[in-house]
Amino acid sequence: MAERSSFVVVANRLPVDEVINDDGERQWRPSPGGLVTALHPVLAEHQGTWIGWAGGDGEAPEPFELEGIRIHAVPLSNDELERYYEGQSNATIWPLYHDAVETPVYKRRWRETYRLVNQRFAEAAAEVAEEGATVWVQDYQLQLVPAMLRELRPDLRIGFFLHIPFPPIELFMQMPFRAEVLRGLLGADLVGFQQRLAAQNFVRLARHLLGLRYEGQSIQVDGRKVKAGAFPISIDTKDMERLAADPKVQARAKEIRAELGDPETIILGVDRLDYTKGIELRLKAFRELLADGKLKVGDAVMVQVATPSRERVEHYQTLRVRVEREVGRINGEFGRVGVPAVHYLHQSMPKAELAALYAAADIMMVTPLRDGMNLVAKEYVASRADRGGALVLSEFAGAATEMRQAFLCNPHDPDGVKDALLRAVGAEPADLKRRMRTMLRHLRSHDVAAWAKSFLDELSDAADLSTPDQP
Ligand code: ADQ
Repeated sequence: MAERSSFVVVANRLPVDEVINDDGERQWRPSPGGLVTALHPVLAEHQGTWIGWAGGDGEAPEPFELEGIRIHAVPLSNDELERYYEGQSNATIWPLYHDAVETPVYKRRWRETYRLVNQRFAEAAAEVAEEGATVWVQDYQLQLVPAMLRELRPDLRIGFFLHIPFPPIELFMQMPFRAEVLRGLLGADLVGFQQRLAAQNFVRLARHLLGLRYEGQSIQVDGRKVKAGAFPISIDTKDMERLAADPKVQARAKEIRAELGDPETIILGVDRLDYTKGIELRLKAFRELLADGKLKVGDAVMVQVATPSRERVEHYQTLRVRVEREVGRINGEFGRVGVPAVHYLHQSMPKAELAALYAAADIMMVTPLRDGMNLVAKEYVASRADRGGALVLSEFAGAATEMRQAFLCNPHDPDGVKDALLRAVGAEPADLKRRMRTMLRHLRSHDVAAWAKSFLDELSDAADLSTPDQP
């Protein structure tokens, strides 16, 4: 039997990567990420457990400890991965929750597997959580877990955080097992969102779909209170600042500028290759500015890093074709021998190389059609030790609520995107510095550790309120 913990995180993915050593043995090394950085102190202090999938479709490893965190793997077969993860999570829920910018696909057997896998995660949490423990469930892949877990273990304090947007009622109502998903989330004591609007959508949906009463952000469910709230996620600001200021990273940034031919303006995009991120519209804006003669190849160059993502899902395969066709078109029409207009990198890279790219870029374009938060925007601001650079940011990214000093644009309006980009290109250095300084000040006080603390403090209050008759 697994050891029990007073603090448990449940997420689709474990914060570890598999490595095979020279003797052919399977080993695990930590995989750094914002969430694990933020939660590491809490997990280490409470001998906490992280429950998740270890990657791969082989046998799940036995529970083990890594850097003070107990790792508890949940197995997934290849079929389950296809239906629960690629299907229901990434071809149904992901597009639906992002304004249906691609058409969501609904399949009965995907839903059934989603339910089965969510039950497996809930059982794992019920097994490792000690009496009265706090369990924090993460994201859209696991929306049924809170209610399933409460059914198994009513003694637990359960929090849920959604990293992506929560859609308005009209869209949510499309989903075939909509009431089950909503009831799943309502199993938590606190349901956290990136945005206040998302929390409002959720509370209104509870009344619309299940006829539940609410007061402010607090919903009455079966004699319990479920609180909804906004907790905008962030980055490890200090760590990002430190990395970007590292002399090796700074030297690499200079080298990148030189390799690009020391142009006046480097325009950068860094995204998972996802149709929500607005990569195509950004390329199109750049192409039109070249065609209009407002930007000139050689003076301006664009670098687009597109991390491979969800490559077995059809929406993503067609997106890759469209993006690569557009890159080819721009370079074909406007490039010269040895001087392409767009540098396109379909690859993952070390954080230090990303930091060097951020430090080298004059303009960072973050233009999602819809995004829960967008950490790239925040990483860019933290990377500019010189307070130079400009951020062009979509109003539809959660980050836009906090980063009002960015050059904001509506990604659905191509002229608006072009205009924001040109305003950023032509801005005075003093103006840029003022904007960057204000945004950085905000990120320093609102980092990912502050995010985790505010959620967990609120969860502790919400759980006390929701069970008033407990001794
Ligand atoms: P994502 O959609 O994955 O996250 P985002 O917030 O931008 O998007 O985070 C991407 C992360 O991946 C960043 O930390 C970035 O540095 C890293 N990254 C990007 N390209 C990379 C590359 N080529 N190599 C290495 N690293 C790369 C979801 C939601 C977001 C929300 C986050 C966190 O969609 O809206 O901000 O969760 O809640």
